[in-house]
Amino acid sequence: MGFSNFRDRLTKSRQTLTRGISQLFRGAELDDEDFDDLEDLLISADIGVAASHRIVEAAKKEAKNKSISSVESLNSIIHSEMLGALAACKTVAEIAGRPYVMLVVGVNGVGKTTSVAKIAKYFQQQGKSVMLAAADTFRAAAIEQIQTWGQRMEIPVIAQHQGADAAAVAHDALTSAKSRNVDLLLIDTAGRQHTHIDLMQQLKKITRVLGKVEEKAPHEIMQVLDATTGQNAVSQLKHFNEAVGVDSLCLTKLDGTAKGGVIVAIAHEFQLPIRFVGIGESAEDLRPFDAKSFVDALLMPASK
Ligand SMILES: Nc1nc2c(ncn2[C@@H]2O[C@H](COP(=O)(O)OP(=O)(O)OP(=O)(O)O)[C@@H](O)[C@H]2O)c(=O)[nH]1
Ligand SMILES: [Mg+2]
Repeated sequence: MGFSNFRDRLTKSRQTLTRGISQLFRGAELDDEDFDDLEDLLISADIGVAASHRIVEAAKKEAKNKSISSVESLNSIIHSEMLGALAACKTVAEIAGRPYVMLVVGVNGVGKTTSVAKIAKYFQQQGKSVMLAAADTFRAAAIEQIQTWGQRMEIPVIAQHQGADAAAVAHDALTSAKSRNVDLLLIDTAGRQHTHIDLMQQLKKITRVLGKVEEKAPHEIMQVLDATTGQNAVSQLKHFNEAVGVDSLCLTKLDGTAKGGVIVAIAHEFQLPIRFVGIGESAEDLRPFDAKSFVDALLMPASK
């Protein structure tokens, strides 16, 4: 799937923005009221209050120098401000330190297990050896779900039984990954709300136990966020980051939502690397995050 397809999946988010932007041009050029409308539009597209304000301030400043009289010129200001916000979070650590351990966390149903499978496939296609750990021992059928993905992709899955200690599964998996010398161990975990103290403690225990097997493990704690939840995703990140420290992000379900702008809000507020975005339910529907492709897909009309 090329860029045009990525762009297609972001249609709803783009339509919200581009329709709103073109409607601002009632008069010949933008006035203060139009700028207020622009700010409302950006906020309603989940770009966040702070980032929206910043974009509008930049547009106002530009308008002082020379009037903004076309959709294209306004678009290019928004485009460059969004890229600026996203630039802060573009660095992504390499998968180095065999086995590199990624612990995948997040609230219920955001797409953790599916993303683990997609990410496994992505690195497998890069020629890396991958192993999965079924450390969601909490939800019924969670182990079968990841085992099914593993079988389909011919990737080993280390699992115990439902109700087993998740930290013990993680421990087993890392020991096994070390002995088999795999490049990447991806650990799937149970969905949890930050208010669930026991489950948050369990995450800390998993990281402690991993650290005993391998000093630097987990090398990366990746939080999966569901883009369709908009500003709720921002608060999920805040809570998990406070509780366990989040190193990177995977934003899922960008297909079919008008809330894709939330990525800009998250970048503006947290400056964390966004490693991947999910744009569908199948194993191929994952892209390494690329700020420019994303902003292009969010703002550019079809002819560009
Ligand atoms: N459209 C779309 N659906 C997705 C995407 N990622 C995941 N899903 C769907 O979201 C649902 C939940 O996905 P899971 O991977 O089971 O989510 P989870 O976070 O592991 O859920 P729990 O383990 O119950 O907390 C499934 O129906 C997935 O197919 C995506 O990028 N786009
Ligand atoms: Mg799951």
